[in-house]
This record gives sequence, C-alpha cells and structure tokens, in this order.
Amino acid sequence: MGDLKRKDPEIFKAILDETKRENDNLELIASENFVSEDVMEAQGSCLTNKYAEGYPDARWYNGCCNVDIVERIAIERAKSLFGAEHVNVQPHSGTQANMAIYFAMLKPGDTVLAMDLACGGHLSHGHPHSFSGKFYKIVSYGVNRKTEMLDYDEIAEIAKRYAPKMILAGASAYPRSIDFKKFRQIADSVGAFLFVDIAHIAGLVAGGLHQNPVEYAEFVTSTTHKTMRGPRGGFIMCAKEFGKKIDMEVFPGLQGGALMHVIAAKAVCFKEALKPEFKKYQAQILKNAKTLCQSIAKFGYRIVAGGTDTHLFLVDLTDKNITGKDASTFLDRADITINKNLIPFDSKSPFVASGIRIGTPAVTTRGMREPEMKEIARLIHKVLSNPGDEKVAGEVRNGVKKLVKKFPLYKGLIRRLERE
Ligand code: DSN
Repeated sequence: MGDLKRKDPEIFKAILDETKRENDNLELIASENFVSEDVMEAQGSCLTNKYAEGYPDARWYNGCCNVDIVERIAIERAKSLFGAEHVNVQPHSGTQANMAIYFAMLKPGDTVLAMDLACGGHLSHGHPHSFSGKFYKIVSYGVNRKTEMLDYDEIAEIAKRYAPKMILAGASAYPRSIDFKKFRQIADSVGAFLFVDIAHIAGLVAGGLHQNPVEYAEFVTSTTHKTMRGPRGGFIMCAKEFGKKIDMEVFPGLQGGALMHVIAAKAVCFKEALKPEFKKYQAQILKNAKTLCQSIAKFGYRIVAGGTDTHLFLVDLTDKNITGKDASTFLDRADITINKNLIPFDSKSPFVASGIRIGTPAVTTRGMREPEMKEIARLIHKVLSNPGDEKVAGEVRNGVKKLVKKFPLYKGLIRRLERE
C-alpha cells in the first residue's frame, strides 16, 4: 500500500482492521464475497484516473485508447458468458442498471409488476422510497402463503388484472429457483416487457446451475459482486434492437464518466467466470447452502419455503422467541456475520424482522465445504439457543477462530500491512 500508513494513518488503520475482520469472521451475508487479488489489482490501478464518457471508439475525451480496449474486452466476455447480444458494463451499481431499464422503456406513471420487497424483492423493484416506487405505478406479486414459493398462476392473474407495461422478475431474498420461461409466457399474455434482475444468482446462471433468463427476457441486469465474485458494480444485457436505447440511457441519461478501473475489474471477473473452475465453485456454493440449511433445520429451525435451490436461505425465528435483529446482533458478537431479514407475511417491521438470511458464496470462496457447514450450523445454533450470553459468544468466537484459521483468506497481506 506504499506510504499510506504514514500519510493517512486513520484510513490505513481502518483498511488494516477491515482486512483482519474479513479474515477472522465467518462471512455469511448472501450478497457479499471475496474478490481475487487480480480483481483488486485491476480495481486499484491507474485506470481510476481516466475520464471516458461515451463508449469505445465514440468518447468525449481523448486518450481513451487503453480504456477502450478494457471496455471492449469486458463486453465481449460478458456476452460469451451469458449468451447476450448486447452488453453495457458501465452501470456503477445494480440499482443504476435497473434504473436505466425503467427510464429507457417506461414513462412516469406506467404500471410495473414486480416482486414485493416483503417477500424477497429488491428496493429498486418498487419500494415507495426508491425512484421506482416514486415514478411508476407498482403492482406487486408475493409468494404463496402455504408454499412460500412463487405462484405463477397468481402472478398471471395479477398481470391480467393490471395490464403492466413491464414485468420484473428477480429477488434479493428468495431461496428457490425462478422459472423465467413462465414469466415470459405471463408477459406475452399481457403484452408486457420482461425484465429480469439476476444480481443475486448471476454466478449460478453463468455456471449453468440456474435457468438463464437471457433467452426469455428483453432485459437482464445484474451486479458483478455477490455470486459473481467480482468488484461491486452493475451491468445490463439485452437484445441488439434495444442496445442503443439502453446505452443512451446509461450515458448520458443517468451517469457521467464510467469508472474505468471498475470496468477493468469487471473484465477480470468475467474472465475468471469463464474458466471451468468457476462452475465447480458455483456447484460447491449450492452444496454448501443445502448442507448448511439442512443442518440448521436439524436443530429445529423452520426454513422459509422448506429449503433452498440457490446460494441463500431464510431462517424463520418466530417460534424461537428471538427477533432477526437480535439474532444478527448476537451472532455478530460471536464473529458470525449475517443479516436480519423479513420472512414472507412477516408481522414485524423490516428494522426488527422475524428472520435471518444466510448465504454461502463467501465461505465457499475460502474453500469451506460440507463438513465446515455442519460446524457452522452448530455454532449458529449455540448462539441462538443462548441469546445474549456473552460467555457462549466467547466460546463460539473461539470456534470461529479455529475454523477460519484452517481457511486463511489474506495469507500474507495482513503480515505485509502490519510490517509497512
Ligand atoms: N443489498 C443487496 C442484498 O444484500 O441483497 C441487494 O442490493
């Protein structure tokens, strides 16, 4: 890190402490992961200096010869990874990628059918405080009360009733696979566009372990982190006919200069995802999620929707006399990081919530497998069955320490930083 320790000790210390936290904690937040050193190297490069408004070969600034190469490569890699006709890699985030679709295809007041946040949807899918809920008429679908899974007949009925201009599929906290072909049929039955947000499951899609929506939807957006294990950022895929419209909406519609260092890191991430090892990694994420989920269920916890087909699952704590908020705080004290989450038809507010969301991408990146998932389930249960007990938290912290020591994340980095 050069001279940062001397020149800006406060920031240096925070970075060092975060490096240690990531190394020493059990990271089970479903949307987080650990990028490779190559991704970090690209993101930390001098490309951060370069303004490149516009697109390759059509920039508003000179000197873009090198960043043009980077952006073209990122686009081509994403195209071959997902089989997309057109890709835009400039969105700074998943929400900005989503915003570009709304703005390009809808007028304020148009009706959009999207998944209810309380049942697993995302803020940008129509929350009243998000641009989506403010500018558009949002009609939502949830999950079936009994199965806690998507009910395609019900979604079709809602679509008929409200005739939305656009139907949005995809979620942030839905553990089961999603049938995009059925969504296509529903969209066709009412003449709507289909827009799919695969931010959470993109790695599984790229690894061939989840249906690919690119062949069914006009628009697909994603983030490059989460299961993709790349830098934080967004991208858009669409049919060629919409390419120009989407590009114009991203720049100059919504953003100024793209973050070329992040685009370079996205390109590195796509290259990693094109390798055969990435498929194996995704398969292990799934095996780990299933094992962790089943092991937690064996301790007597109710799993929302009865299990998982993805990298994440939800635990209902209603009958355990502990809220999602308290559970996440107590687990935090034991160096286990998860997040509180609403469960379908939750009677509690999102700030308290009756459930927790658990995901396996990050622990899988560390190399953990099924035996470690069983041990993690035991540690989680120990905390949740002794809520707020500091002695137990200490014991679990020791268990976490033992476990993570066998799967070091930043081998020499912490030693190097401390030496600087
Ligand atoms: N905040 C992300 C998540 O945790 O699911 C979605 O953007």
